[in-house]
Amino acid sequence: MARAKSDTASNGLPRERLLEFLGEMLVIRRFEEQVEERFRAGELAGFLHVCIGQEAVAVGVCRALGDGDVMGSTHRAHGHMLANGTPPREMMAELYGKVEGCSRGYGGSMHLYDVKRGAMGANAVVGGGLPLAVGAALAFQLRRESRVSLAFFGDGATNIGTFHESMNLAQLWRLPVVFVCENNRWSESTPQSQHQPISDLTHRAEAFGMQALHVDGQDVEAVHLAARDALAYARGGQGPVFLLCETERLTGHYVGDAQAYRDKEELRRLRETRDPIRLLRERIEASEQEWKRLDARSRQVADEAVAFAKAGADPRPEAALENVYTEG
Ligand SMILES: Cc1ncc(C[n+]2csc(CCOP(=O)(O)OP(=O)(O)O)c2C)c(N)n1
Ligand SMILES: [Mg+2]
Repeated sequence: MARAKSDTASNGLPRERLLEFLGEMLVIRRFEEQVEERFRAGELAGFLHVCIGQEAVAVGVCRALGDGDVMGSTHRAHGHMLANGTPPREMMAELYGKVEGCSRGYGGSMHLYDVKRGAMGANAVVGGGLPLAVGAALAFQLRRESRVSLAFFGDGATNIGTFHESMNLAQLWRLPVVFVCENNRWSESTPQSQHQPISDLTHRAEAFGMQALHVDGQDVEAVHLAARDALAYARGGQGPVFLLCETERLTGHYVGDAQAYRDKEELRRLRETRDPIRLLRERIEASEQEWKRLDARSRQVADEAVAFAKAGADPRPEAALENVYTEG
């Protein structure tokens, strides 16, 4: 894809910015480690999916979004939401089912919403975020607003009908939408080789004549620069972009997944060589002092989020009937 003119010098980001990204990825990591711990302690209900290993995609992409842009997420949404600016305490309160939660305790992990910050929702339905993003992009185009909508989804979702319908219409109508595929090569316990006949998913975009960008999703700088290009292209009215990020799920599909189907040695190797936080820390040669400061801060943010959530209010039982609309 030809790089859009402004905003894309691609000379690399200043070290200060990368240090910020390191801190933001660490907050997501520590938040989710707390989620795992609190789940094991029996404090959190339902199915939870953490994005440990995929933080660079969340931060690199969400930090490229502009004011007024919107994004739709997946079942693995904590990182996207935090990187997009939802306060950790509101997120944790939601996981605890409290009124102070970002979805007022109605939703939990797979139904996180923060519409005022442009987060159109996590999605329990695989592939559910794509048509939503296309609809928002159509509205922006019809209203001639300079806004872009973005959908996150996994490799597994690209097998689903809504993916193909969304890609087709977005390209046909040249909508301002960016499709971000997080290819961790797993769909639950099924490896990519058993659920997809191709491994290079840019072919999915080519089938629709759509521009595609392909990056290492463990490199937050590469992700960010590509996301900026993709957003500028879509905002410029040239049509949608498919942004493929090759990433790693460094944990189970869901919290509590024993991963009996996964080669333990391979997982250990990936944790050592493909952890985006470790990679960035080494690349920018963060000093011991810088690391300790970021680590202490992120642990504090996660601990505070848990304390806030635990002190929150349980919803009134009658509230279950609020916001229910029926014809009758
Ligand atoms: C329409 C639909 N089909 C199946 C499921 C069950 N399911 C939940 S997560 C998941 C795997 C999705 O894989 P991928 O899109 O690659 O995302 P990842 O979990 O790897 O982040 C499946 C099949 C679902 N929630 N919705
Ligand atoms: Mg996957």
